[in-house]
Amino acid sequence: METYPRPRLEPNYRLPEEELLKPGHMACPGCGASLAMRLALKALGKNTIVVIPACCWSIIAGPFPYSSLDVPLYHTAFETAGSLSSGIAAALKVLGREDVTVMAWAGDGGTFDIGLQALSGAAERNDNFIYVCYDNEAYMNTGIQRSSATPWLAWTTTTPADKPKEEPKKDIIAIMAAHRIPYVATATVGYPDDLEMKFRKAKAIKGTRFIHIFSPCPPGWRTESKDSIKLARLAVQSKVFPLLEVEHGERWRITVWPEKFVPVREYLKLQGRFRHLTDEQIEIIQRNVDQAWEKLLKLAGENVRESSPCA
Ligand SMILES: Cc1ncc(C[n+]2csc(CCOP(=O)(O)OP(=O)(O)O)c2C)c(N)n1
Ligand code: SF4
Repeated sequence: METYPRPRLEPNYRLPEEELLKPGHMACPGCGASLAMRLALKALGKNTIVVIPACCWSIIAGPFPYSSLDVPLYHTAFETAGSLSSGIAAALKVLGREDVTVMAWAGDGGTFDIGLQALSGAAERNDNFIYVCYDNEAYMNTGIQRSSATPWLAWTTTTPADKPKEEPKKDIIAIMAAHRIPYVATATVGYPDDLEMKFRKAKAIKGTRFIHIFSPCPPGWRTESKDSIKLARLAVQSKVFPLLEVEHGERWRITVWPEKFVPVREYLKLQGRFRHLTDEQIEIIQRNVDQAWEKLLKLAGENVRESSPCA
């Protein structure tokens, strides 16, 4: 059997001290999406313009003229994060201000579903911005409706437990990698050093960069606020959400090789949205996760893990 070296630990890792997400924001306790923004801005710094379509983050940021972000913020229509970001990037180019980072920040509904056309157009042109999808796996802001990012068999208010979601989660990473943009990555708040490293790396690249952040949502997942970080780590340890990078659609790399792997049941059992699952269904999910992981190992080839900041 093939073996892999243990991850390189960085026990002295420290987040940058600058706080660009201010206290008093309006996220629920344990919101992964708010912590993700805090970490992303720490990596990108103050010279950043944030574009937010309709989503939970439209609320979290606060009502005009207030803002919990200490950087310029555009609120935009649900489907327009990609097109507005393209426009801002073009304007900055005309002004000779390419030192400013433009970051679109959208939910999974705004990315996997309604915003995909604008995102795909921008990516095909390789427009110069970072597009972030914080993925809480449903339309949370409007009452937990299913999106194409909702996992197979999950409960939502439009896929009740006696008729849970029948379709698998859309593979957004494969879609974005197929655009052959310079940088595609996954990240999660459970591995903050890996997340921050990816934002720093993305900042240094020109063109369209896409970062998919797994973001626990206590009200939508029927979980306890205190478990959000644990869930984010279990998602990686169970192989449900591998942490990876894809450069130019070709070079796949796994960035975090967890110190321990856990059965998918450990991840599912903390969440009320999966409470109705039978043992047989959990076994099928386990098989699906294992198959996806094997496929990823083949794509990554030699680049299974060149450096891993955490375990
Ligand atoms: C064209 C349009 N359709 C519907 C809405 C209503 N709406 C606002 S936010 C939202 C859900 C957003 O879901 P997602 O992008 O997953 O972000 P989350 O709320 O989960 O943070 C919807 C349906 C809208 N603003 N515009
Ligand atoms: S509903 Fe979920 S994503 Fe929205 S603010 Fe609350 S925890 Fe965050």
